[in-house]
Amino acid sequence: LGKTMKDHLRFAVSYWHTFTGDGTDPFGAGTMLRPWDRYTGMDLAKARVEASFEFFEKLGAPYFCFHDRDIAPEGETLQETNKNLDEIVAMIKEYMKTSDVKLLWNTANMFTNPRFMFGAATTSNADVYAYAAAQVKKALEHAVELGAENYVFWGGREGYESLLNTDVAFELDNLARFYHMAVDYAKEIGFKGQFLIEPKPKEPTKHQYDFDAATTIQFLQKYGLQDHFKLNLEANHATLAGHTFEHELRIARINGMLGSIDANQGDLLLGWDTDEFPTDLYSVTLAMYEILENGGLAPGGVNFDAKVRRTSFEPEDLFYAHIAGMDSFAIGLKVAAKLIEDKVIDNILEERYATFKTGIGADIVAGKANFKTLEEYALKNNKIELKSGRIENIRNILNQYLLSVE
Ligand code: GLO
Ligand code: NI
Ligand code: NI
Ligand code: NI
Repeated sequence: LGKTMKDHLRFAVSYWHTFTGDGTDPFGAGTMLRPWDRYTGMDLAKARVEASFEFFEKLGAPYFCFHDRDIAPEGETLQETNKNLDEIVAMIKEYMKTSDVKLLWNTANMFTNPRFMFGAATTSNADVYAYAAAQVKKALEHAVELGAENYVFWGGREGYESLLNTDVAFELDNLARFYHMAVDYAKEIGFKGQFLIEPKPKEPTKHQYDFDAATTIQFLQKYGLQDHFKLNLEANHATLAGHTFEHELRIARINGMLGSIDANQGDLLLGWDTDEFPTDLYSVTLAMYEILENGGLAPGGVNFDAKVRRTSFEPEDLFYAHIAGMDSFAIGLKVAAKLIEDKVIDNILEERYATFKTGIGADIVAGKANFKTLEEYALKNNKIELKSGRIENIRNILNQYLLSVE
């Protein structure tokens, strides 16, 4: 594999779930009262920065990620909001000087404020579009300032509720124009990080434009953006789209678009983004298999886009949860590496596609076949032999590997 465990497990702490989350759900108020919650406004923002760096260091996390609105409160005007933000970014920059923690990515929150009720880059209102552009411009400047290794676009409310009042073609064109402007501005200010789009099929809108990996790749290719973006894939978003996490990783990987992951897991019985810490070893192992086959994720990483349950309200639960996620990924990495080393999947594939290695199969792969030669062959060949897929056996092999990991 040629890389150490640390190179593959570039863990990041998400600022929003860890330092601004309080366990609020649609049916109840927050359950978590953190030490920093005795402050308000800019004092709260500063107390959070201080606490966050203590947390990163105690946990030994190499990276963190944040939205602009996680770290600093909005003001009355855009000027005031930006002033708050600049001040906190300067403070974070100071802390980063004496700490080993680095910024995996930052992003702009263009979904919480009511002005974004109809979307940001796909809004029906040009004033909102301009506001969103100003917000991303600022965020890109901060990405440069803090040495972010990536920059993420998650289309918070980029989607629609009804086709009856939505010009989908126009909104997608506008979204592409927005991304092109971001690419141009990043170039202008010398941002060297990787741009990432995070697909999600629904929630908060009924239908999100960046539905899944395949849809997002098609969009990027249609608008000539494919060389400037990769994907940030989230496990829970994959399952919301009716896919497994490893399916999304595979689709991105074979298209050269696998950039980074938001590590979490959903709940099979709940139809929304529950953002649980990832502890399903089966899923994590198959995810790490895709990541290893991708040659790793760098400059991307493994961001815990996950929150402790509202019943786990003690501050130390934040540590237990992150450690559980890290341990799961470490196990997944070890098992996936062993599967690759032992050529388990390679051997299965080799056997499964054997008929394409010789004769007519080899002709097909070499591009030497056509419908006439294939028909000729099929007419002569009256015995088709199929081999069993042995799915249960293959799953059991994976179980044996999981059970024997040290
Ligand atoms: C929401 C997303 C969200 C993004 C983050 C980046 O479902 O997962 O948490 O990862 O906001 O914008
Ligand atoms: Ni996410
Ligand atoms: Ni999510
Ligand atoms: Ni999330």
